Amino acid sequence: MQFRKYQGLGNDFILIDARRTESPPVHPDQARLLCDRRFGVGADGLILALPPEGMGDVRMQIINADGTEAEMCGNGVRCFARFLADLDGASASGSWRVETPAGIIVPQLVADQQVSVDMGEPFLSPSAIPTNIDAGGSLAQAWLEVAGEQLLVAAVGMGNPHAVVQVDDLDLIAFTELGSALETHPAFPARTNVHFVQVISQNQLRMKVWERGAGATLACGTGACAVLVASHLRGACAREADIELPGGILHICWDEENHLQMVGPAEFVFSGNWFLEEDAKLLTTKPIDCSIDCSQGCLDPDNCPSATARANAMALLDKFSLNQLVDLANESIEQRTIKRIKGG
Ligand code: ZDP
Repeated sequence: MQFRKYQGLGNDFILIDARRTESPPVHPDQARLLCDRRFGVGADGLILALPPEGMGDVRMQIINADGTEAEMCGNGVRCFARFLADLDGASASGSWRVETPAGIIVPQLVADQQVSVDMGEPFLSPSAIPTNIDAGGSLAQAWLEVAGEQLLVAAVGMGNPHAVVQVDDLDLIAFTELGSALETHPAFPARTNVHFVQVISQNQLRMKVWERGAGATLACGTGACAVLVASHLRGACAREADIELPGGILHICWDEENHLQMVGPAEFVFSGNWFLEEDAKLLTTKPIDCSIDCSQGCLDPDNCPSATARANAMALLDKFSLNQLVDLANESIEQRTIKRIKGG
């Protein structure tokens, strides 16, 4: 199974082209193994390109490193656009309508290896996020007990759920303990991505990411959008800001149409071939018998024994006249040998 690896601000993904296959080529267990950094390729998630089911050009399926499925992935959709452009070359448009469980998302290639993405509208109602924190005002937020601490937690949906906690100093928090405890807090029935944000200025935020199903990661596109929305609604920043993540900077703008616009990089890392059990089976099965196995069409055109035999016969026919061929057929092996030795 061919795969390519991409990263956006160090948030890394294995991408597989399954647009022309009938069923997805990987099972969640295989995704878990592929994403494992010691036993597999290593990635924060695995992304499949699938045939569209609706009005889009292509469908994107995201599987977290732990084998669970996510509805959306902001850094992933930028990598997805770069992946499609690399695969389709000159025929690629540079912009795609991507079907996701969070709706149609539209990434577009722009200058300097950057990808700009219309991430759609944020979800602010508790049931859509989903969270059981009740929205008193426009933002669902409440004090929750997390790993023994009281935290003011805001909830925002970008198709996938996000919890946003504002802190004074990112370097002083018990990040892993709080992140993992909040990921599975009962206030978030589908678990949640967790973000800690430090406000630097109206147009500049710093954040740290604990991803649902992946743990600490270097960046999160949907998370950066959720952080901007929560911080703006709290009055802590403008509608547009640079968001500094451990892996680098994302530019996020919450536009007048209520859509989040995200700009950030996406880069190819390497490609490879993963041998699944099915591939291994193919390698150990008996050689193809053309006359039986290929009755519906050649099974191995790059390595076809019958094509080689045909090519040899054609070469022989080209080399001799019809009379020579008749003579050849009439001569015995003994006569031919004598002739060859005598140099005739
Ligand atoms: O929602 C989830 O389960 C996330 N782990 C999906 C991935 C989100 C991501 N970090 C992003 O950039 O939006 C990749």
